[in-house]
Amino acid sequence: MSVPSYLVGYIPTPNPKTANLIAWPFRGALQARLLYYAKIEAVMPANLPPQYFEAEKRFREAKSSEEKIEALEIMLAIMPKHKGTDHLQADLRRRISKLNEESERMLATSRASFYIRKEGAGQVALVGLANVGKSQLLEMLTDATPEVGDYPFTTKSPTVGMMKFENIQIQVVDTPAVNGREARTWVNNIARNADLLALVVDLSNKPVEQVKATLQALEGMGIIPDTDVVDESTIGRCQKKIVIVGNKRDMENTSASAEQLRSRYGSRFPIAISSAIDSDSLAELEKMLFKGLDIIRIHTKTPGKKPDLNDPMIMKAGSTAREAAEAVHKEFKAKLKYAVVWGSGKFDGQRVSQEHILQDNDIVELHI
Ligand SMILES: Nc1nc2c(ncn2[C@@H]2O[C@H](COP(=O)(O)OP(=O)(O)OP(=O)(O)O)[C@@H](O)[C@H]2O)c(=O)[nH]1
Ligand SMILES: [Mg+2]
Repeated sequence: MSVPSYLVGYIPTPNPKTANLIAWPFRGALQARLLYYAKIEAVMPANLPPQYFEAEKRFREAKSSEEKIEALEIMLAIMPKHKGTDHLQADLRRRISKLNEESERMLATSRASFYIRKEGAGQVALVGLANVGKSQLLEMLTDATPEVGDYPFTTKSPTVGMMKFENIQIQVVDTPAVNGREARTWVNNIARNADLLALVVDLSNKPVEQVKATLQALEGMGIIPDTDVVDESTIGRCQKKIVIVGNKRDMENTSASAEQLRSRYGSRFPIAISSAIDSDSLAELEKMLFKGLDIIRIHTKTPGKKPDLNDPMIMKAGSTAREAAEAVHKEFKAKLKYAVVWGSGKFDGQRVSQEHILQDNDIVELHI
């Protein structure tokens, strides 16, 4: 029995001096392996091109399933196709399909575990290049204490915090930089699931370019702004509402770049100019995030009772009195006769139709 030349150095050949020290079960496994390759050699003429062995070497050194699949596909493509290689071809195909299944399974599990469960009135994901101040903003806006660093790629995995906005709580998720290694797994999944993306840029460092680079990175993940027109090119893409946050406005010479940002992107996206050390700017930012979520707070009440103004019902902007009734109870939709509204009516306590469009913070009395 001879070992094919390309396997020399690959299969450990027992040293006669130490062979007796090798445990018997291991020797059995080794012999079986040598026999297996001898069998392949017996049925297969040795006419595989050198590129095949290069690809095989790449396969052995591959770390990820994708790399392994790629190497196996090359091996399959360059292998001469004839009777002598039938078995090997089938074997390669089987290994490719097994690896494909395996990586699909892994992707599915990772999708599930990279998902961040929504809480509160809406979920906002902070996305952007490294070092723009995403984590610092999360720290200032919420109860969370993420790691903040003056070096890039500080954040390796997301941190979640709750931001109190008047009478509601909004969930804010800090993500690793879009230009970092963790982006594909984390940002991709979080951004897809979020209700709103806050694209954060550093005003002291070419913010217009940063917006461009971040939008490009998102597009590379199949995520595009919902302001883009829907046509054939947007099919299969995930359209997301995006607002821009020009951060670090306390730094020198940032007012000119804030203006550039406004004139370049102001008509396409809402823009907030913020600084982690300026609480007024953070209050403005909170307002923009709330507006960006496109939600309204509705306080329902039963006739003769006071509404609870601290526990509003969250509805999509543009919802009607009938939809509010339905949200309180499924059966109310059919039973609703009329509603009385304080806030968006012409006068307080106005009787409105079922189709009346409600506004943020309306008080609605349902008559069924
Ligand atoms: N002057 C100033 N510095 C800020 C501001 N916001 C953040 N920084 C600083 O900028 C640096 C980066 O902040 P991080 O919050 O870690 O940035 P990041 O976007 O989370 O960065 P990565 O996690 O690496 O993607 C830190 O040194 C912060 O202290 C700000 O509004 N003004
Ligand atoms: Mg960070």
